[in-house]
Amino acid sequence: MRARTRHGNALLAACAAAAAAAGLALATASGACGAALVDVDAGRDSAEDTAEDTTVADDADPPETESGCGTVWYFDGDGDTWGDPDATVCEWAQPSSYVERPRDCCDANGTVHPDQIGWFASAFDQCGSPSFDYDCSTVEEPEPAAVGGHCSGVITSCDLVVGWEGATAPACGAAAPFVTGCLAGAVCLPEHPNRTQACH
Ligand SMILES: [Ca+2]
Ligand SMILES: [Ca+2]
Repeated sequence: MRARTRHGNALLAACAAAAAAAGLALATASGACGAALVDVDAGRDSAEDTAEDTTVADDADPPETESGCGTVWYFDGDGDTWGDPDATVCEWAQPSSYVERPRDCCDANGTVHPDQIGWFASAFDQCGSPSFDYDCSTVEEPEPAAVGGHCSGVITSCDLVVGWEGATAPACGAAAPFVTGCLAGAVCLPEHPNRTQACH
């Protein structure tokens, strides 16, 4: 068996993290990770080893999808097909409840994931402090809508602008008048029921 290399150390770190996530002692890690502990470079071409193992930048690479211990898989606790980036295993075959995509920012709520395109008027609070970041973009984006909504003029010639009444939209989850139309009468008046600012 060859001495462990810089490349091997990176793989061992990935396997150790995977073993820890699975509740295994490093020495008892099974499957491909276990094999990696014996010889992380088994089956690799020696020339490739030499070139890759001596590359200083190699250790800075992101987790390899195909490495000496297999594929890095991410635990998907809420079944939305996006995994927790901090809960990994390294196996050749896909384990049950594990997926390849790691960007789930709240793996306890299947509505929260990077594919989410819907807008929500209330925050979720399953993963720390309440948040409106349903699409895991790290930003709470308000649903786009015009401001300066109004209805003015006379009944025969109303000037209607649909949108939030006033110059600014309310914060995520807050309610404010939203002009939707004009009320009948001698003078044009806004129809402006309260609306809650939705976000994601
Ligand atoms: Ca998930
Ligand atoms: Ca967001």
